[in-house]
Amino acid sequence: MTAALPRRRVLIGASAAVAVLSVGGIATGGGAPKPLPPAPNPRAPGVPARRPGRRPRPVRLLGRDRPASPLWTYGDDPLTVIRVRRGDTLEARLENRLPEHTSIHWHGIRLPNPMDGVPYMTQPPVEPGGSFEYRFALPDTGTFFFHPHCNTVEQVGRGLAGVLIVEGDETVPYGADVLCLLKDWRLDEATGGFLDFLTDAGAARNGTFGTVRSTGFGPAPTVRMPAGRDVRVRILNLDVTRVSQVGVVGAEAAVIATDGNAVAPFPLEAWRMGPAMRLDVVVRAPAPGATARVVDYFSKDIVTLMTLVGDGTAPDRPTAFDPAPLYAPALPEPDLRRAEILAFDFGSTAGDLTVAAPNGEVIDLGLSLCLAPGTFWAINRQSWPERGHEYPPAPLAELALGRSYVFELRNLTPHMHPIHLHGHSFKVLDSNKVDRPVHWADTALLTPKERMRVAFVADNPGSWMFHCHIIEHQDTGMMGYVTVA
Ligand SMILES: [Cu+2]
Repeated sequence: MTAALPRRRVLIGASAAVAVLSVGGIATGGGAPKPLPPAPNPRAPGVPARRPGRRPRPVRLLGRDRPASPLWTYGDDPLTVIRVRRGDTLEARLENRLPEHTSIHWHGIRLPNPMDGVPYMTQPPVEPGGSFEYRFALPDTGTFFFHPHCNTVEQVGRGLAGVLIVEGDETVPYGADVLCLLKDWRLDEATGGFLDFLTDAGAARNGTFGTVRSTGFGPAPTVRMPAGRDVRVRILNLDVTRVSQVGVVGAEAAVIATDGNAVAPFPLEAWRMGPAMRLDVVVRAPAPGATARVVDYFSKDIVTLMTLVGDGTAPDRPTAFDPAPLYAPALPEPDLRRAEILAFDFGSTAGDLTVAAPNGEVIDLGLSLCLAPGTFWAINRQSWPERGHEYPPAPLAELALGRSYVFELRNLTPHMHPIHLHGHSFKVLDSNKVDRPVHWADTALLTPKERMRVAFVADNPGSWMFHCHIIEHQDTGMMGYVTVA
């Protein structure tokens, strides 16, 4: 490929939680997020060749003295973390050393459609031994991640997921900046090997849960924090199934970003995070030697996800906890008065596993390339019949480029569905069930029977996937796409 811009190697890779000092910025007071300053001159970080699955990487997820598990990874480290700045151009070369085809979807990034990483839809699948060059500018700051988009339940289940942080949103310096990456694993306790990633019983209900929870691909870590300082914790739910309800015990905490997008800071009581959702939180680090915990309340017993320990000496004059907002996301504001309203029903199928192709052929969804042998879910009564690009299904909607839309997302089921739209971020407006502040997101959690309104400007041309991010629901039919032209 040709690279007109200078390349720069970036440091990638970290296991467990990383704690690094964040860079300083322009101090502001509290209140609503202010507009972003212009991006610095673009540069092109060249990401060293990713070599997923060159051989499974043994990682001791079960414990130090227990058998290792054979992970598929994006590099030599179990977890790849890429840190770049807004305005940078990301270059990443995917070399597929897996026994099956793959691709990389850059979740939440507003990038050109051919870079979106959906096999058959936006690019050919990268076959074993093949490669693909991703190259795109990063228009937004925030906490993002990347993952495959076919046989996802197994590929992510085996470890293929990485973190992409786009810096430049901070208006004040934080005492630390740590990742709190949540992911479960389906492991055989005796051998460390993987259990079935998808079960019919799970796929038809809330998904098949992992047997081992992890934070940063390891046991819940204890992280030392500068005592009494405000620190940034980036929480990512990268599990394929589990919905967590996160909170902080033992310290003051406020939400400053949802799915990477700044929000006017509000106190974190408990925030429900479906798979793929991210939450940036500012925590006032505990006094020297004292501890605070990031926890999941959505469990029989409260689960500790990360422990923060105050380190060093506390500031002489502690200030009241009043986190400054991040810079506001540079997203187009939807025109709600003129927006077209479209309804999407998220429901289950009546067991019909066949669809008619345009040429009259009847396709068995169970034989499709990216679906499990069974289809349980649908959007607007349509299941995804992916069977190569010869038979694309009809889009769920055809959107006009530049027009504002309100999507009314209606959950007809008694299960939760985190709904993700590619290529755009949307504003979560309101709901008939859950009281949330208005915020920007790329993935919205529909609770049972909930109706939620989200709005956005369809400003990115292409065919964009629109699907549930409980991957077993996605893999068994709750997936479709919209076109923007
Ligand atoms: Cu779902």
